[in-house]
Amino acid sequence: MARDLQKYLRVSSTLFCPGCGLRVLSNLVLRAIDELELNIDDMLFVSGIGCAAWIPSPHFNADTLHTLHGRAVAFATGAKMVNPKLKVLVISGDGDLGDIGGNHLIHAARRNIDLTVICANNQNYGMTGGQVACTTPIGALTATTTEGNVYRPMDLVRLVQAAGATYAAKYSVTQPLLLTESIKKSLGIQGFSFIEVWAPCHTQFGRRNQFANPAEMFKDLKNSCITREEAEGLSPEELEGRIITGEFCDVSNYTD
Ligand SMILES: Cc1ncc(C[n+]2csc(CCOP(=O)(O)OP(=O)(O)O)c2C)c(N)n1
Ligand SMILES: [Mg+2]
Repeated sequence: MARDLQKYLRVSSTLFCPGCGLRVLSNLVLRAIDELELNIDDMLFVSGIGCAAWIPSPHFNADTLHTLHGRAVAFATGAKMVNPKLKVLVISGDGDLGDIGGNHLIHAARRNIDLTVICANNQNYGMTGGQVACTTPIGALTATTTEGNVYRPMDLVRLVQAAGATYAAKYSVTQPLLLTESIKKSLGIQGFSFIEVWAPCHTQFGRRNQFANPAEMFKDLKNSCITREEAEGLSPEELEGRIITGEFCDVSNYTD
């Protein structure tokens, strides 16, 4: 964590595994808040259960709600209802927001609740031993898909977009500048904004899927991610295995 961001932390070190992508995401969230010069005391950070849910709590020196598994969005909605002046930022995992909390996510997007939701997608349930999640790619090995996952992964960005989100984007921690800009933008948007962030989990997912170390995972993710603009004009064969990133929906200035 860069020196200038220490003031936002209540701990001197993190509990994340060495090489965990959540370390980078923590840094970029604080960087975005710092660059926007937001007063962190006007913010509320809400998370559920899982490794990603630990990003704000216990790390951030701010008001945090560390809630029940899958219920972060429901708690955040309640807090926003009671105090509409709060800037409410949900940070949680793919399992927490997409699996057990999937219905809350859909309906908060449908209601266009004024929340920013950052979903750390590490393609599995990292904290509980690396079980399959709704985001696990077909064929991937996890603790519960020892012969390879047979189900299609869920595209959470398209899901919230279809439900009615104002803003939906997908980036990876290997795209720090684009991701920071997206976080900054989402914090300024009125309505439901959602960012799916790909963040490697070597300890549970990478080691089961033939990545020798976290650095290899980061390199692979960096090479796999392309922007929507770069993807334009590429053939289906060239897009094979690529993660297309960018803003997929932004109706924040939409008037009818
Ligand atoms: C009601 C309930 N069911 C199951 C669990 C066990 N559990 C804790 S975290 C978790 C999955 C978290 O996955 P994700 O949100 O992807 O977080 P990660 O650790 O991968 O960042 C599960 C199943 C729980 N705590 N509560
Ligand atoms: Mg996860």
